[in-house]
Amino acid sequence: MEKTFLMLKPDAVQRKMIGRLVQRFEDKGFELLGAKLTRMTMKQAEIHYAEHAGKPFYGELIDFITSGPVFAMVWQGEQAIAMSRTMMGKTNPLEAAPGTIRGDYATDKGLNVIHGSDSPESAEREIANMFEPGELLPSGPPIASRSN
Ligand code: RTP
Ligand code: MG
Repeated sequence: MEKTFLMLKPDAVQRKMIGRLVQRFEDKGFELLGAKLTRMTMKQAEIHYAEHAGKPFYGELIDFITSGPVFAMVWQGEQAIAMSRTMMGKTNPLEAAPGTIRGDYATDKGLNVIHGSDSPESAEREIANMFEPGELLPSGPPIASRSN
């Protein structure tokens, strides 16, 4: 069982896409461990995108991700990281296949609707950056089979 951090970016929240995007991950069989509508602080944005610091698009990226509320989520599932990135589609909208989230909803490399962790290490860091431990259900067996 793997955990991943998925985040609906300001363009998705502004376009009122939260419901239909959450639906895709529920339909796939992932389980939601926590979620919140929040605005990323500058500090959180810098931690979240630390790997891109210094790149030509970095300033634009930070401006965009802090420009409005995001919907931050933690999901669990078998191979949740790779599977959710497949569901998201490629970063470049020209390469994002129809049927994927970006393929269906994004035309811009920056305003691309959703973020998903790219490794277990990134997931840990990204989750800790946006959630207190008490805000999340513990990961583990399917929630339906738990006794509390
Ligand atoms: P994300 O981190 O947002 O989930 O996206 P990703 O893994 O598909 O792409 P990544 O390489 O991590 O890049 C992070 C975000 O930076 C913007 N970007 N712009 N202009 C460019 O060449 C360029 N490259 C990346 C995108 O908005 C991407 O989501
Ligand atoms: Mg990335």
